[in-house]
Amino acid sequence: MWNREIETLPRAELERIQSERLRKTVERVYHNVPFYRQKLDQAGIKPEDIKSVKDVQKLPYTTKQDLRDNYPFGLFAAPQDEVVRIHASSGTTGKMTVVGYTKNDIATWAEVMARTMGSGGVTRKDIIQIAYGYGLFTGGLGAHYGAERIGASVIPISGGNTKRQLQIMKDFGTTAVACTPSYILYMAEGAEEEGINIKDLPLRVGFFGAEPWSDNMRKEIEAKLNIKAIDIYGLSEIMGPGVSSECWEQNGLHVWEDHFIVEVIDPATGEVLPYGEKGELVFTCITKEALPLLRYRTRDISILYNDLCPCGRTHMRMNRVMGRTDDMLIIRGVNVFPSQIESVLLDIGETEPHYQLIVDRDGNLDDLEIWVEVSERLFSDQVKKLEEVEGKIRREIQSTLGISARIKLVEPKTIARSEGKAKRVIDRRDVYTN
Ligand code: DLL
Repeated sequence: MWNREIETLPRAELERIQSERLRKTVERVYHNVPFYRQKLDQAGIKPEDIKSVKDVQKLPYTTKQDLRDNYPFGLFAAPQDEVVRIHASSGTTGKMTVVGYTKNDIATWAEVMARTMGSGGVTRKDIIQIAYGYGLFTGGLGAHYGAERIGASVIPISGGNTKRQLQIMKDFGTTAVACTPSYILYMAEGAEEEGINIKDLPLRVGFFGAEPWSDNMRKEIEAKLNIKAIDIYGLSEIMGPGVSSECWEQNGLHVWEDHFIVEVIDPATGEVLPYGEKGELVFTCITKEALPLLRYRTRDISILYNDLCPCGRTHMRMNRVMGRTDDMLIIRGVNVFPSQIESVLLDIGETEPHYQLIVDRDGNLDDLEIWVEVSERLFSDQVKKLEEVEGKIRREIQSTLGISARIKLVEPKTIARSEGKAKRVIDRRDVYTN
């Protein structure tokens, strides 16, 4: 563990720290951010009403729209001369979301990322290749500072240039890697082409996140590379990577609760849900100075578990993200998440972990087509064999998810590869609604 004392704090002590920090944060935003002062006044809440961590439930929610309405710096709670870093997420629609950090925020970020990498056993002896994008995206620099804080040897290669990634991995003896799950699969494929046996390299652990992935995808990565694949989670608005991370048990992600208060709510009603129930993740930053958001609605779907983890960490675990409220596909009335389809595809075992979902509308009916790659061998096999696999996938999707889909088996490397976040869904129905 990177910080044993904090990571194993008794719950009562952790909650005492949270209460204290929450109180200070509310005071800070009330006095420094006109948007929050107005919101709290409207709700009839004064900073002195916040006494314990439970009082978080009295606070109003913050949404992505609030950040957009206050673009670029309107929600900052620190003067500009204290802001030492700015990141932004492009988003697919609308304005960028802009986030800022003070010097202390950067130190906190390095601390939570050091814990994250410590969970995967990284020490000063490791050589870590950071293949998340460096730039406005928080992935590259976030991982960089955490690894540097541990004292590992950092290779700040950023995303892309797969051939060079592989050469460096081999020549420098990289032992840990950080990138999106889709990019590591792309690298594995590249290694095959280059005649590099990636399984034989010293690489032993990877920190994968920034996009949804299933447990089956994890198994695929672990088997293909002979490494341990750790799921790491975060979002720019709250910090970037480092909000939560799996430990060696790989059974849920510990939320670094001395910095973030986590809740799960019913996305339709806003009601707070008990542990064990599935809903939308909501985070409150309790140590951030530049952008301490209150009850930020992430749109990510998960479950919180408050039972003890065998690893000894006391920080609560969240389930791996199960989808987003805004990427849920409604196919003829049935709700499905792309990650559920991914799981079925990978379970079948005869397909490659590269797929794309194409949603369209046929008259009034939603139409789902699943493109999935199969191995060269299968593709050049008899048509009958391909039809068999196609039928098997169709039946499996129907029986596990309750939807019918058309399956299109495609040749290896037909589907575009990603060096960052993969685009799994092409929803052509928007054409009709916009
Ligand atoms: O993706 C921060 C990050 C960088 C996390 C590197 C992990 C590793 P944004 O670009 O703001 O920040 O996107 C945040 O990505 O709300 C989730 O929907 C999704 N996401 C992030 N991590 C995971 C994960 C970064 N482990 C959005 N599993 C979040 C599933 C994830 N989804």
